[in-house]
Amino acid sequence: MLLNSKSSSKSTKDTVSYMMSVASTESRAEVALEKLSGDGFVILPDVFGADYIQALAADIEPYFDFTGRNDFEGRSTQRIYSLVSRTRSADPILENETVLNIVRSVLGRAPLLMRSQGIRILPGEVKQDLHRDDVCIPIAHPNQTLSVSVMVALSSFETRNGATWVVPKSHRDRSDKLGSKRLNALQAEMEPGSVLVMLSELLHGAGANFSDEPRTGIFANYCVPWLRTLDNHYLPFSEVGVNSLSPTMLGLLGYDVAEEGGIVYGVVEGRHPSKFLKLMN
Ligand SMILES: O=C(O)CCC(=O)C(=O)O
Repeated sequence: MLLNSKSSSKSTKDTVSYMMSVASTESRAEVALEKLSGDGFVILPDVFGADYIQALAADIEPYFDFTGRNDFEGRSTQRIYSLVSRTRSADPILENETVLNIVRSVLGRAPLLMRSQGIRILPGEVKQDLHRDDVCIPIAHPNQTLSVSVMVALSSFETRNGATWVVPKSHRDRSDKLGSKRLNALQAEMEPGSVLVMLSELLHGAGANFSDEPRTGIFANYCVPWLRTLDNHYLPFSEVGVNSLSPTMLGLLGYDVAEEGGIVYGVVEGRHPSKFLKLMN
């Protein structure tokens, strides 16, 4: 069923069927896993309280100083890259046990935080292209989910203000023919403090904002623990040590960016590490 920005009553009804009942707290992870496996996503209502969400929104406000550079980032979308390095106030979200239990059940015991971001969709923003977050892991993995994405609503997510579009069951079918999949898309409407969890194979994308208010969320992506080098090359080097390395060595140790399939790996706060290091000096 196609749910567009004007069909809010219909989409509310539809979205509700993907929401977990609050009463099922005890078996939340179990029920969520069933929904994730079947639909590719699940909405967990009321995970975070209003006071915390308001305080967090106020705390991160000054960091929303970066506007998208291309259509994918969204030219009317503000992002806080590397949120985890900017503030400690998002930690209760990034390390929330309800969410992490679900993530661990899918990925294994020690998932890594691959990306953490604040995303604010401003009025007038257009719809983002549907995509799968595991496009940044360009190896065939038909029988294993390698990453899980999470979106926490700081404002209400509504069809008119850019609630995330999701395509139920698209995690099971990786064919590139999007026509019929688009017809099944719906928007994940939710209240502040609710959480949308998605397998990274799921087709999804930010919605257009037809309202007068921004739509704000915290996005986190977790991946399997082995998606990294065996040796940790980041910790042993102080800033001074890093600055003494040759460009070749910087590249080998992961202090350069890599571009593959239009995706840039290894950015710090959305920038090349060398720019970040220069700012630190
Ligand atoms: O903001 C959203 O609703 C989704 C954003 C997203 O999927 C992305 O930027 O990769």
